[in-house]
Amino acid sequence: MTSLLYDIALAGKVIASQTSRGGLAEILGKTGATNIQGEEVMKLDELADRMIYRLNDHTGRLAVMASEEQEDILPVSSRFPIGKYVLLYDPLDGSSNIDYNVSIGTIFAIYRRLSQSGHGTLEDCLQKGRDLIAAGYLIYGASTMLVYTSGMGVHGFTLDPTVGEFLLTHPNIRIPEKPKYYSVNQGYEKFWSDGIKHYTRYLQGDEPDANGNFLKGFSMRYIGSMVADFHRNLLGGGIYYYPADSKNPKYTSGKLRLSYEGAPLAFIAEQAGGTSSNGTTNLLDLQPEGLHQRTPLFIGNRDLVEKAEEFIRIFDHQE
Ligand code: AFP
Repeated sequence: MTSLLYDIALAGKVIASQTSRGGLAEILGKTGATNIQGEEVMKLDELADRMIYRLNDHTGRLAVMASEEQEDILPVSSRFPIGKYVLLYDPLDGSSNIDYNVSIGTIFAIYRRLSQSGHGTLEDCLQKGRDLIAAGYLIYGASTMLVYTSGMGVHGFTLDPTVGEFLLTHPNIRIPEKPKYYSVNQGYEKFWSDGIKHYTRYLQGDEPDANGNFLKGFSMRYIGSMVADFHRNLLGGGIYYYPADSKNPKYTSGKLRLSYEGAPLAFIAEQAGGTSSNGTTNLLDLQPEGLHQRTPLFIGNRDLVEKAEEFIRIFDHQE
């Protein structure tokens, strides 16, 4: 496990070295291709995807991988030894921000394989977040950080570019009890359910909850790279949500993916004292039915996530 995390950290260093060179390395812009999510593939998306795969396919630690950028699972080639772990990843989250020099990130989720031997299977990849043995993200921002949990707290490391190593800077991260921020793409408000609209006004301090209590109202912060939005709220306190909406009739469950975006961040949030939900159920308790399944997502301070569930229950009549 430690070696696997080390390999992921190495991939992160290479991706960071590329992102920090930006326009100098001719790696900004689109490849011209569209991924299986129907999104345009950026050159850095492709580079990050390839980098993580190549640094992990031959080590003997993994049985199978799955990436946001690839439609099918990526079993380890028979040329290489097969290991006992499963790696799911979003190679470059927030890629629409790449060209604007805004923070982006990599998210990863690690499971123990379920299959007994041979190549890893789809079933190995479709495990509940509760079965995660480690999860984390790399954030490529003003500095590069690796934040991860293996079920014993959340720890943050900052890349020291002068020595090329991640050094422990944020041991045992806990979400502050007093939240500061709410983070959501409010441009989509007209596509939200009544529950989400009322909940958002509650967060703004404009509407009471079911007991008649008002909040003072939080600041709104939204970057549009979930890793960066999540990271800020993990350190500053608050809630990030991407609800289901009626913007695109194809995606009635919101935009974010359960297995390699929602579940790993949910594991981190829980380890830091927070929680997560899809509006009714903890994200960690959802059984994925497909590799690229989308989910509505609420993540951050426990009381704010529970309050979102309450508003949804009352206004959207969901049990
Ligand atoms: P990519 O991984 O395809 O870049 O998706 C980014 C993302 O899923 C998530 O990181 C952002 O928070 C979200 O999209 C922003 O999307 P909106 O523009 O719909 O707010």
